[in-house]
Amino acid sequence: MSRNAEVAGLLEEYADLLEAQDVEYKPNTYRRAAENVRDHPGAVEELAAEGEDAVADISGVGDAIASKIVEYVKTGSIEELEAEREALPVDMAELTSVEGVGPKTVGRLYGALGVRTLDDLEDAARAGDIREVSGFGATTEQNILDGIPFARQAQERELLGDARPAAEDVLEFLAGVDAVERVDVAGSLRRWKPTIGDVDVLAASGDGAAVGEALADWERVDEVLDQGETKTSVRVDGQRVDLRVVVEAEFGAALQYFTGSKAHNVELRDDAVDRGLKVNEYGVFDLSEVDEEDEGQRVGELLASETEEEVYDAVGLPWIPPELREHRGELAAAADGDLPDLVAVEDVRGDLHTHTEWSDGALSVANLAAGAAEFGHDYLCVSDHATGPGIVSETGLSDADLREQAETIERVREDTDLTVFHGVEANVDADGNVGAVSDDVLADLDLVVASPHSGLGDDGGDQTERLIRAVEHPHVDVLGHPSGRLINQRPAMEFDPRELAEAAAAAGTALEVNSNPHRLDLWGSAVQAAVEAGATIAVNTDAHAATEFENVEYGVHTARRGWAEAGDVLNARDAAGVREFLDS
Ligand code: DGT
Ligand code: CA
Ligand code: CA
Ligand code: ZN
Repeated sequence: MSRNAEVAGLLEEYADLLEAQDVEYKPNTYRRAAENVRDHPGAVEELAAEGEDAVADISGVGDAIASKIVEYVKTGSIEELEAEREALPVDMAELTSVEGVGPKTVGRLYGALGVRTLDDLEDAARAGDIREVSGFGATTEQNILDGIPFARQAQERELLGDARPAAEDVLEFLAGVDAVERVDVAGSLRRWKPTIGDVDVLAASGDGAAVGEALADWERVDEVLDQGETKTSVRVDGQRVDLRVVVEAEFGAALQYFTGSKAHNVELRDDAVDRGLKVNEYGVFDLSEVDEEDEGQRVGELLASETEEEVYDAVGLPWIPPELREHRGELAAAADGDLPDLVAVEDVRGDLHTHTEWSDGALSVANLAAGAAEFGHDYLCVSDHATGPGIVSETGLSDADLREQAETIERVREDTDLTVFHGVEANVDADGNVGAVSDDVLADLDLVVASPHSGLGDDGGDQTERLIRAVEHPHVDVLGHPSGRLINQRPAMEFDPRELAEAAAAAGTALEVNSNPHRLDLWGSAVQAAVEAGATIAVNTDAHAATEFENVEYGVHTARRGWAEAGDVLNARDAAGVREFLDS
């Protein structure tokens, strides 16, 4: 793993701080650079070690930005960023997490009212001070107030997509520590929950103190919150990491316990109690020969503790994949031998929702296709945005553009073994209409993704009907990111997943699991409802660059949280199978 995301985050913070002070152009230059650094396939710290010129080879990164990146990798800070942080001492990330509050608003409210934190913002809004600031009014003030609870909640949890790379780095580091015998992630991260409260890591070692000390001393650790023989907590890349150290003989029991979810564990333990067994983080114990007075955690006959398989086996169950451990019927299914054979990342054969430079993507059709082939896909659907609300007008395609794009795609097909489907991503409006492509163009396309991008408002009430209209549209093949949610930024629209799934199954329209870590839409329980209703799932990345194909793992694990098998997933079929679905 590289430090690209960490460096990109700093460039974005710098851009926000400049924008808040009304600096023009430069913020966008930094944001573009940040995006390219994040998507760059090589490790930015390795380029930085080679020097500024190597860093400046990343597209969009000029000399000034390259020198800041080298400065950061060498010294751990950027002088100019520190100066801006001093000039505007606000918690930018926290404040801009309120919907409708951007860096400019933050700059103005700091200047006028000294607002630095979410608490300050809430106090100022409640006191009616914000409406008095020039350029603000009572409506804006109310909107800010309305957005604060969601933002506060969002502050407490990190995106899986941010926590996972940090956790993988921690694992890699610990695996290299001498005293460590085994190491794995546990908690919500192992269950692939879309948001993470803290990263739980479990290590097996005979020398817990040495492992805790090694982690606390690691150069990537920003803060040590707690350090000890069995438990050490640190902060890495802004993520709180809880490390627990156990002896190797109890690793499986501890892994089972700390993977959770709590609700899964409670039911597992209750079922075991009925059979005279005790399950805890140290093992599974048979209590039948134990006296009432005997107390302690390790009483009775030890039946299992070394591996998770043995722990589940000791309570009479097959091993349950972590994604299923959410107390949604998995223990009953396991007991009945009905666990699903979950779809795997390797099952996915192609991507059915992607963007090129024809709309807001980074690459030409030919280059995106080359990237898909290199990634190992058999097929790709190019589905650039059609014009419509929620889409920047210059980037959306008209009917004429789509006809022209068809010719380009025809030429690309001549030079590649990859099957290239020509699609479009059309907007689903507030009434469920699919715009703004004419019916005959839609009919000529191989695949139509319809997705809500506008009118997602919290005041919309139940939007099941709207989504059902879209899936029933005769030309729509995939309902893209059905709820429109942006995790921690914009709530999901309200709808009934089961009703939607039944309509989708009847109409032969696939429901997307959008793999972008900001979306993960649909999510576990909604996918589960869809699978139960017999709907087809499409696990797409919505890639805007070839580096984003790898996000598919987030989508697949989300689909697994919804009990999806390969047979439920459209793009686990081969190209002919996909075509058959599209034609029927
Ligand atoms: P998070 O961190 O909020 O995203 O969610 P988790 O699931 O990672 O929860 P966390 O970090 O509080 O605890 C990790 C696991 O440890 C949790 O999934 C189950 C286990 N655990 C924690 N507290 C308890 C408890 O009181 N009872 C039981 N049975 N398990 C617990
Ligand atoms: Ca956790
Ligand atoms: Ca924890
Ligand atoms: Zn898209």
